[in-house]
Amino acid sequence: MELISKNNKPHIKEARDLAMGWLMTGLTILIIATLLGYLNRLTQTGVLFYSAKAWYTLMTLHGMAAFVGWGVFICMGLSFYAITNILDAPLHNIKIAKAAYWIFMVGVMLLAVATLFGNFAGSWVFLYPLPFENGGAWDNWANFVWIFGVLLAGVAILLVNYEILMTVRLAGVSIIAALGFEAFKEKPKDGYKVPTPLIPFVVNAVGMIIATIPFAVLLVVLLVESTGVTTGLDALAAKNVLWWFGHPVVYALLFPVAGFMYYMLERITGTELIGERITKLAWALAVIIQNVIGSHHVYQDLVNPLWVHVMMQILTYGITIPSLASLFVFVGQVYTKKFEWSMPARFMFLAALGWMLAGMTGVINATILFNGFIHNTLFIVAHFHTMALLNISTMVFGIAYFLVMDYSGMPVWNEKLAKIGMWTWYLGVIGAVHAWFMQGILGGVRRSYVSTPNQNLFTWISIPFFTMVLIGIYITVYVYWKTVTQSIDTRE
Ligand code: HEM
Ligand SMILES: [Cu+2]
Repeated sequence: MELISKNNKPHIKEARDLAMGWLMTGLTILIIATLLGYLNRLTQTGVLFYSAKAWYTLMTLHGMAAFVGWGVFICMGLSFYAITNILDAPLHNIKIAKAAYWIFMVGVMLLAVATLFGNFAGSWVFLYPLPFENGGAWDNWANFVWIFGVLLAGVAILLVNYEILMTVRLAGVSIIAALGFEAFKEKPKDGYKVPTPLIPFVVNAVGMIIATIPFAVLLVVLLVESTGVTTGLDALAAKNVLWWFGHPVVYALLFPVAGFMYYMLERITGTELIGERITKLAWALAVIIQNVIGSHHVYQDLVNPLWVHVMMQILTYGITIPSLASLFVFVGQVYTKKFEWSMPARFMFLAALGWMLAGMTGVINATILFNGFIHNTLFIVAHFHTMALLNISTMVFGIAYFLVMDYSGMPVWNEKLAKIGMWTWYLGVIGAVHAWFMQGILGGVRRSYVSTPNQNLFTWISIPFFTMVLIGIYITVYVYWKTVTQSIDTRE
C-alpha cells in the first residue's frame, strides 16, 4: 500500500495545488460557520441573550456558509484532485476552475454582507415570499445582495461541473458511459471500462447542470422583484422550483463523497473495486431519479396531487440504491482485499457508518406517514447534520489527509494527535445529533431561538458534545497544517 502518491506529473501537481487552495479556503469557512452554529445552539439554552432577529440572521448565515461555503465548495475543489488522479489526465481548462473559485468567493462575501450588514434572515432556503414579506425586519437591498450572492454561487457550480464534464471528455471517456450506462452491456465493445470512482462525479455534474439552470431563472425573477419592478410570483410554483434544485444540491456534496470513498478504497487496497457492474447500474438509476424527487419536500402542501406524493415516496426509496450499493462495495472491499489502517482509512470507515445512520433517517423523512410527525421538527435538523457531519465532513477529512500527504510528500505529522482529533470530532457529532433526534421525536420545533418547552435539558446536553465537535475540527486542521508546513521546512 502506497499512502503518498508517486504520481508527480505536471497535470497532477497542477490539480493538486488548485485543490489545496480550495481546501484551505473551505476549512476557514468551516471554522467560522461552525462557530455561528455553536452560538445559535448556545442561545437556545437561554444562557446567551440577543434578539430573536439576530438569531435568525446568524442561523441563515450559518446554514448557507456551512452548506454552500464549506460543503459544496470543498467537494467541488476536492473533485478536481480526485478526477485528475482517477483519469491520470489534465483538467480541461484550469482557468475555468480558477474563475469559478473567485465567482464563488464573491458570492459568499455578498451572502455575508446581506446578513451581517443587511440583517437578511430569510433562512438558507428563503422561501418565497418570505424575503419580501418580512414585517420590516430588513430592507429590499439586502434581498438583492443575498439573491445575487446565491446566483453567483450557482454560476460557479455550473462552471465547475462543466469543467468536470469537459475534463472527462478530454480524457477520451464517453459521458454516457461514465453515467453508468456502460454497464447495460456485459462487456464494452472496445474493451475500455470507465473507472468506477469516476462515475459519481459525472452523475453529479450532469444532475447539477440540469437542476441549477431553472433555479438560476427563479433567482433572476426574484432579483427583478427585489428592485420593485415586478411583484406577485406564484408562491407554490416558486417553492417547487426551489426544491427541484434544493434536493439535488445535496448531491453536490454526497455524490463526490461517494466518489472519494471509491477512490480511497482503491488507493488503500491497491486494487480495483469489487461489484463494478452492479455499482454502475445503481448510478445509472440515480441519473434518472436524482432530478425529480425534490417534491418530497412538499408532502405537507396538499395542493399537489396525491399521485405525485406517492411517486415521490417510491422514487426516494429508489435513490437509496446507489448508497446501498456503495456501502456493500465498501464492506466487500474492506473484507476481501488487503485493507490497512491509516488516517484516510479510519475517517472513511467512520464516515460509512455515519452514512448508514443518515440514510436510514432519510427513509423515515421520505415516508409520508412519518413525515407528518417530523416535518419542521428538530428531527430534520438531526438528519441533515448527520449527513453533513457524520458522513460528508468525515469523508472529506479523510480525503483531505490524502491531499495533504501528496502535497507535502510527507506522512501525517502526528498520527496520535490526528486520531485524538478524529475521535473527539466523531463522538461529539454522535452525541450532538442524538440530542436533536430526541428533541425532534418529542416534537421540538426547528428554527426557534428558544428551546421548545420542557426540552431545555436536551439542548444543554448537546453543548459539551458540540464543544467536542469544534475541538475535533481545530485539532484536525492543526495536523493538516503541521503536515504541510513540516515539508516546507525540510525543503528549505
Ligand atoms: C459545530 C457544528 C455545527 C453546529 C453547532 C450547528 C448548529 C446548528 C443550529 C443550532 C442550527 C439551527 C437549528 C434549528 O434550531 O432549527 C443549524 C441549522 C443548519 N445547519 Fe448547522 N451546525 C453545525 C454544522 C453544520 C454543517 C457542517 C452544515 C452543512 C454542511 C450545517 C448546515 C446547516 C443548515 C443548512 C441549517 C439550516 C439553516 C436554516 O434553516 O436556514 N451545519 N445548525
Ligand atoms: Cu430532498
